[in-house]
Amino acid sequence: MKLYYAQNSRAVRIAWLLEELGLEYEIEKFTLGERAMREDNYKSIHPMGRVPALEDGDVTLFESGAIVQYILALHADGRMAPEPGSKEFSNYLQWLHYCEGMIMPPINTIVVETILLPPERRTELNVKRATKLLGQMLSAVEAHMENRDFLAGDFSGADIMTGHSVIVSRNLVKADFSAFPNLTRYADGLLQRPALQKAMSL
Ligand SMILES: N[C@@H](CCC(=O)N[C@@H](CS)C(=O)NCC(=O)O)C(=O)O
Repeated sequence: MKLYYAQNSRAVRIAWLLEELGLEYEIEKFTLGERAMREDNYKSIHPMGRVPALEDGDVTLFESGAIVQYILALHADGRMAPEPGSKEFSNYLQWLHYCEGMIMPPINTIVVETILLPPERRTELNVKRATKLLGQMLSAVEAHMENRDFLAGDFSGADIMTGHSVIVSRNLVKADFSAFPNLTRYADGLLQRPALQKAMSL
């Protein structure tokens, strides 16, 4: 397998998963925003020139949640994903998809409005709205994490996805975690995992 990766991006999720599973992989590294990501060469792998992308033989995927599901279905021997029909399966699907569906959209807005746009094009109201929305999205994860170590039973692909977005909420966009003791404990625990530490520093 070959992973197209950049530090401080969603590609960390895939490297984290591959490291947790102990799978061998090749890696092509970019710096976020660099020109090579927009060139035709790479656009033949990821049409929008983004990361992550994964190649596995003649298969190419370019959506992080789909890549996590693909690797777990084909290369994990049943690890890190509850069986369909098991008690935690619905939680697994819920939190695997909640990340890109609900948490990342307000994070994207905050990043665009506070980092990517030049100051004269930023709109404070957009940041205010997105910050409020992000807090609401995280509240649902906080409630779910009461008396739990992980989102769906044992550590799973759901933690790779939504766990990563919880960490990004706190560490990159500085969401207010003062009312989120469960998420604070959860994020701190995930950051202790050697596989995540390695994935963040490739
Ligand atoms: N929904 C996609 C989002 C991919 C995405 O937007 N990646 C960002 C990094 S986190 C990117 O490559 N941005 C670079 C750019 O837009 O130039 C996924 O989860 O894979």
